[in-house]
Amino acid sequence: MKASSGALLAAVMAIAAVASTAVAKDYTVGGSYGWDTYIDYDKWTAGKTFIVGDTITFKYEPYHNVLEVPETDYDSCTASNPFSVHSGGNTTFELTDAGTRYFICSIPRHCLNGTMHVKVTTVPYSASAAAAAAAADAGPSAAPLPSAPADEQHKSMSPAAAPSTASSAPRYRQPAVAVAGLALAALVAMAA
Ligand SMILES: [Cu+2]
Repeated sequence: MKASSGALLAAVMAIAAVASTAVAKDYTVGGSYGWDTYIDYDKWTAGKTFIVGDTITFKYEPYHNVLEVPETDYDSCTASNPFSVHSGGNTTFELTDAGTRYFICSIPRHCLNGTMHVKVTTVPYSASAAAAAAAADAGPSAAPLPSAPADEQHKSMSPAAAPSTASSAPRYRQPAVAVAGLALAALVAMAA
């Protein structure tokens, strides 16, 4: 029993070391450009793999803001019925579930003419998703190129809804911890 418990400990430590490479990541939206007008956020998200447990952080001048909105409002740059409204220059969202989330700036014309809209699609944790995320990190950084200013003919978007201080969900899942826990449970079952 003495020898096998030593082997068990070694195995658990090895698994923990592997699992630690899958720790959730934080992405700064827009990279070094941050959250601003005339940044192409489709180029920023291209090639990235956002995994449940990751976070995205918007960094912006205080005259901008961040609204999480429904898909249809994202498409039309409508700011009148957001899920949540954030300001202050530094806003982090936890990607707690798989699916696509939509974010805009509500300052008139910043979304519609100024490209301040981004959608982020999150996938469940898996080994292949983790590998894709790691590969994207290792590859050449795809800096979002500023896009050409849109013409000024577009109608301005509706004004922002009354500011609220809704915060994002408090849960923060760490997939690696879950993986290590499962592996440990399996090993304990085998050793018993
Ligand atoms: Cu703005």
